[in-house]
Amino acid sequence: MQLTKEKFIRDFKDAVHEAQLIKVPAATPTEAFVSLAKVIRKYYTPLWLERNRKISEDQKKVAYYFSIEFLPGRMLETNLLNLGILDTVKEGLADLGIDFEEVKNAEHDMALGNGGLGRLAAAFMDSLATTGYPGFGNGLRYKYGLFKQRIVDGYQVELPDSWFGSIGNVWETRKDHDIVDVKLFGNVYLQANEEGRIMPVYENAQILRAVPYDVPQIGFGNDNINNLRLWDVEIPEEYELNYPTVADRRRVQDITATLYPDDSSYEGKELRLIQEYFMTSAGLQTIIQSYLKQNRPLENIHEKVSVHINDTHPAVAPAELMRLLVDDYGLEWDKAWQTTVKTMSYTNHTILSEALEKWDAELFKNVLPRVYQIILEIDNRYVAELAQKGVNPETIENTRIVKNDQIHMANLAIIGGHSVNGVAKLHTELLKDDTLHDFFVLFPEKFNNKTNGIVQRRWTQIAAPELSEAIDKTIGTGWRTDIHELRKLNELADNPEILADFYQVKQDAKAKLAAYIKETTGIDVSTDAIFDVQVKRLHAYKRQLLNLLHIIKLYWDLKDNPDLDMVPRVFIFGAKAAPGYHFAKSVIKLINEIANLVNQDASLQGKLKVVFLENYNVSLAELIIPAANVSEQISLASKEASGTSNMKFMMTGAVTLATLDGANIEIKDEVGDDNIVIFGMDKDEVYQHYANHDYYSRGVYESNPTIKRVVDTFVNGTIPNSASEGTEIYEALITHNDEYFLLEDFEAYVAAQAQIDALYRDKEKWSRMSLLNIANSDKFTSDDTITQYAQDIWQLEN
Ligand code: 26V
Repeated sequence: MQLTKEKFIRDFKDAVHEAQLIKVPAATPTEAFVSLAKVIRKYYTPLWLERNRKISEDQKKVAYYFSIEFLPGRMLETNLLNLGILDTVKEGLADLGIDFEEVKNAEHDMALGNGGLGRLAAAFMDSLATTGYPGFGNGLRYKYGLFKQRIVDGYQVELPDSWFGSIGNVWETRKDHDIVDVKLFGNVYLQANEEGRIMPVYENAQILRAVPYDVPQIGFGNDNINNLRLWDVEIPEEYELNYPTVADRRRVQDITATLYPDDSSYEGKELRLIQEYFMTSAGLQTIIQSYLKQNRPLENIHEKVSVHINDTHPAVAPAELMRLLVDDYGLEWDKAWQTTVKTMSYTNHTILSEALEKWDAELFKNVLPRVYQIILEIDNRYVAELAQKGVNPETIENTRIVKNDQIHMANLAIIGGHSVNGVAKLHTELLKDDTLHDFFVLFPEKFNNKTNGIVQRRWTQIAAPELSEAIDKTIGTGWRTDIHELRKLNELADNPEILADFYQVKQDAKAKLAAYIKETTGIDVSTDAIFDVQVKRLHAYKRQLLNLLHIIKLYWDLKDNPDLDMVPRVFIFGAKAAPGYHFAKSVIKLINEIANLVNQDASLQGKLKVVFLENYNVSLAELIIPAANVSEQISLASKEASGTSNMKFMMTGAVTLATLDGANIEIKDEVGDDNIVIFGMDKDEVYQHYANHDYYSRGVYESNPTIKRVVDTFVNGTIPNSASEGTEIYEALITHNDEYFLLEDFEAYVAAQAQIDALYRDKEKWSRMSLLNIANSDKFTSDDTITQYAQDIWQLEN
């Protein structure tokens, strides 16, 4: 959109005046932020209305991305950038004596997600708007996002993330006219109606009101605005007598109170099922209503609507759509089923079978009695159909939805949809060959890969403005609109001046992070050190502990030989552990205690520093990632479905130190073997161990003195204040046979780290590697990923 600085200044002054009854200079950063958001809303509202009008006028097919998590982080700067008015606004504010950074920091992260899955959903929203495809999000309006992490005495403490604060969500709009009701609990029996049709009769159902709040998703440079619809729950006035006490009301409000913070185990809690159903049912109901406005037959809804199931959380969708089509709109089962399958598609985000949701049939039936009946019907028909085709009974049993009194949600998503995709090449291969192999044999045509992506604009233009300017200087500004132009950097990677420029940009980003580290932890770190970063959720399979084992080795090496010739290293961690994940919390405690140990030991001469930054979130990632020299992507091969921070590090010039897992493999394919450091077992070697049962960690420990010394450090009193956590870790590694093969990969990891040390000494060589990483990172733009979803899975037009 067009905007002059003068007009902006007028609008902004008016907004501050109107909202706060004060003149601009008196506004606090929060007040300035709220007013600025109001001004921006005024700018985009006509565009938003126009977009909605156009989509319904053109009767375009729309994809709805159903996700229990969306993790956009802050929206202010992206909204401005995407509207094309970021510089104008910054200049206008500067003229008024307002620091844009302060205003920007007044916005609370919208953290309605745990990690990669939620961040990916938010990235897709941005990219859908940017590519112009009609793709809307559907999720929940949690009052509390992912917990705020504090570290106290080295331990993780969780605090509620009340992100609404006193100002609420400045971007959202409540849409009363799209309110729908959602039914839970009660009894359902079947009865013939006047026409002789068998219909469900609900008794004592709880009826809740689903209220949508829409958050605009602004496309980059195209004035195109899509919708992220987040549902809130309310008690319908007409039923308020059913909720006489505060406790009764709270139980309802709980449905949208908090995001489940657990991405480490599947729990099977009733409230979670209610959350999943609530957003799915509400979403599908409004979708049907808006489709019907086009006066088209419901049995063809797939022609205008796609519903995407992001992981299994909304996987009740095929059954709920069947319920709506058959019960509420009177479609024949077969016609309803045909259109349902064509409407639905599903993404799997993990091969870890313990993460695939399975609901106890009793619990499910109690909460959703009618949906339960429908799932049984789907399952019965599925089994009968396959049996008739002569499919062997074992395959049928492996793939059916209901078995052993459990409902297998992934199976429902696969059977009830036409597409199943993994999120990186290796991950999709593993789904086909292993996790979902039986399904692949039955329905090979459903399977496809969509390698994840990232919103390049957030990770370059917003998080790394100095890097962006350096790129502009080198290849012009075309890359800002067409990321593929980054490839032009490939030809310039031998130019020492350019390399020096990029080196300096990295140093500046490191200095910024160093200042933050000093301010928040008191630790002094030198920008001459290698900034070696591992930031992601804390999980055994991601192997933060392997990183720690190497740190302990370096510690002993330096204790043995204080003059050891090594490039100083700062190991930086950021990680939240699920509140109930004991082991993960022990790893956090140990990182912090080892940090205390090494940071205070003067004999190490500052060569080794360890920093744990608390409350890792999107905004902190924007500070940390551009400052990294080394990107730690060291999951056990086969376990990390894709990873997406690996792509962000690459794009901002870190060198990846990685196992051949997830998207690391595709990063390697892009940069070539010389510009990445790969180590450890590959997926086949890991699987061979599984097949042969030949791994014995105690054997490795006892036969390798270095490993023994490192592991013993956890239990011999070297690390203060962590006896019980140390024991827990020792036992995981030795007594419980080291489930994620840390000891097996240890030596290869140490060698790879030595290689990093050697490479970094040659400043020019390192800078060249760094630049080539940036140059070839365009492959991971989520604009391209979403284009593949739109074309291959959803058949959309932009
Ligand atoms: C993970 C696990 C792992 C341990 C066992 C239980 C359990 C339960 C849930 C989850 C989270 C699974 C969904 C998820 O967040 N997957 C992540 O999705 C990202 C986006 O596709 C991808 O980049 C990450 O590799 C993947 O872990």
